[in-house]
This record gives sequence, C-alpha cells and structure tokens, in this order.
Amino acid sequence: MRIGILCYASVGGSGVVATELAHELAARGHYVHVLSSERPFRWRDGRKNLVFEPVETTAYPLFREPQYLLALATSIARVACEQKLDVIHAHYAVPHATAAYLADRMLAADAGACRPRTVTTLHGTDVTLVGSDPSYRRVVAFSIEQSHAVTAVSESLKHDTLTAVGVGSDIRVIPNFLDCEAYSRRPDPEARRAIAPDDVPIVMHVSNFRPVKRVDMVFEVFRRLRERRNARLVLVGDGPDRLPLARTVGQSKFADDVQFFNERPDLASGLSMADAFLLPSAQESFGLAALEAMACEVPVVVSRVGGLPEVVEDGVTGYLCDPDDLDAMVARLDMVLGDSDLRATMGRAAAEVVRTRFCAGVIVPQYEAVYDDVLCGVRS
Ligand code: GMT
Repeated sequence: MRIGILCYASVGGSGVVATELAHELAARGHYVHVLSSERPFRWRDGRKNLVFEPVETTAYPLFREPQYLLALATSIARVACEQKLDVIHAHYAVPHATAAYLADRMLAADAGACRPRTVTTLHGTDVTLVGSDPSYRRVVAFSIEQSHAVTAVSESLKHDTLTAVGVGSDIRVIPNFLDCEAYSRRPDPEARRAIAPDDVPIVMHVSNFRPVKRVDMVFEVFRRLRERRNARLVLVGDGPDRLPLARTVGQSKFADDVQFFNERPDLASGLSMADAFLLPSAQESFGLAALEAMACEVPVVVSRVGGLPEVVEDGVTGYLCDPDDLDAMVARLDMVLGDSDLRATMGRAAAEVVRTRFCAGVIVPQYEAVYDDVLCGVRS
C-alpha cells in the first residue's frame, strides 16, 4: 500500500508511535510518506520506502499565527496525487484528522482522481483535554466522524471518546507497540556507575514534562522516599515543567541526588539502568513510557488512571496506585528497591507481557487490517 502518515514532530507519545509505525510499515514493503512540520523525533534517515515530506507554513504579515492546518491540508492533497496514496493515517485528532478531511474535500472537488481513504488514531489528550474543551469539542467530533476508520490506543480512550466527545461507537482499539528488538534490557554498568558511583538504587521518570505528567509529584514522591532510604532520581526528557522542577530540586536538600537528561537515541540502555520507573500522571490514555520501561525489565509504579491498568498488572508487572496517594507510591518504590528478587521477577514478567502483547509484529498487522478494510469500503 501507499500510505501517508500525519503526526507531530515534537517529543510526545503520538509522534513516537506514528514514526515507529512508519518505519515498521516501510520495512514490511509499504511505501510510506510522513508529513510533519519537521523530521519527527525518533526519525531514522536512510530507510527504504520511507520519505519525509516537510510541511512549510509560510509566514504572511496578515497572519498573526502560523496557518498549519491549511498548509498541511494543501500538502496532503499534493502528496496524495503525486504519490498516488491509498490511505492517509492521521495521528492525533487535531489538526491532523481535520486536515485529512479538508484535503479529501479538495480532492473530491478536483474530480476525485486521487482520493485516499482516511484513518485517524486517537492518542489521548486529543480527546481527554482538547476534545473535551468547548473551544475544540465540535471540530474533534466532526473530524473523528468524517474519518473512514478510527482507532484508539486503549479501551479506556475509546470509552473517554464516547463520553467526552459523544462519538466513536465503532472505534477499533489497537494498543501501542514497541520495536522489541530495540527495546530489551541492555545493562551498561559503566553508565550506571557514572550516575550512582555508590551503587545506590535509581528511580527513573521519562516524559515530556507537561502538567498532565505531574513531574512535581515525581520529585515529591522521591523526596519522601529519600527520607527513608538512599536513592537517586533520574529525570529524562524536556517540556514546559522542566525548568520549574529544576528550580524546586535545586532548593531541596536532595538536589545532589537528582539528575536531568535529554532523551537520547538509545533510550533502552538508559532505562536499563533503572531499578524502578515512576509515572504519577493525572491522566494517561496508554502510558508508552511505562511500556518502554517494562520492556527493559524495570518494575513500574504508575497512576491507576486511563489506559494504564490495560498495560500494567498490579502486583505482577508493576504497581498501580491512586494518583493522589503519594505515600502508596513511596511504599511501592521502597519495596521494589529493597527486594532484588521481587525486582527481577517483576521485571521479567513485565518484559514477557511486552513481548507477547505489545511488539510491532503483533500490533502492526492490526493497522494493516484497518487499511485493508477502508480500502474495501468498510468503516472501522
Ligand atoms: O501527553 C503525552 O504524553 C503526549 C501524548 C501525545 O499524544 O503525544 O501522549 C498520549 O499518547 C501516547 C501515545 O499513544 C500515550 O502513550 C500517552 O498515554 C498519551 N498521553 C496522555 O494520555 C496524557
């Protein structure tokens, strides 16, 4: 098939999943064009069948803000015809599904010679935050309804779409996935020693440091844990709440126990350093970062919200805690860090779940089946 993928380029789960899907589809022999404002985070150059199509948003003095939706719709229409695309796959409802709809109308008006079918994948905040905001709710609902097929990354997100946006009874749930060859435990004792020379246990958090991730709570949980035992906190990623957190950490008596890093290409070896992974999010439709940690055999302590209970089995592959019960998170971390047998058993169970349920080989065919269906005229 010839597939156009629309996604955000910035750090964030939807862009990561879209980019990985593009790589996987190209490796399986499909022709894939990725349309975005810049090369997505985690893009790998030089792959066969995979092309990046930059969307240029030309400035004009009358425009007070960049007109990305219009530029994207124009690019979709152009690439669809030039490359004879069969399917446009929009990741994140706005503006991608909206742009796909607009491009479809433009192509229809143009005698419809090239008119790919449209698939939208809902990722989470496009529904739970943007879709439930009165400023956007109607356009999110409309864009979802106009897609030829819609998928969501968890049952929880499907349910949220029905309740928050009022559409989506035929949404197909396709969980997120990992390239399981890239994501497996890869201990790097030297790198670990550089962070914890005294071999104290490491708690890790990886995110885009947005308010929904509650990185202030990550530090608060660590601070309470640190009152009980020696440990290090490693914070990976970047986003709006990183600077305020760095200030709070800097003023704390545990400042020397905390290190910040930007995400590096080889995240798996970084994650393999951790003894536990902490994700106390307010909302998480899936929790791709937790899945990545699980693949590296790291026990996770996460909020019992959204789709996380579909990823983490409490007490078996990690721990689910009430997001407001920070003491429960502290207790779970303390238990995991203090018991190497529990850590190893839980880590292995987590990696086994990833291998059996969340590898690309299990999930990508489900997307191919959706593409087949829309090409045969079946919605969802
Ligand atoms: O908030 C983020 O982490 C970014 C956001 C995105 O769309 O880029 O992530 C959402 O999509 C990810 C991939 O499907 C999910 O793993 C995340 O759980 C989800 N984030 C939230 O629901 C807050």
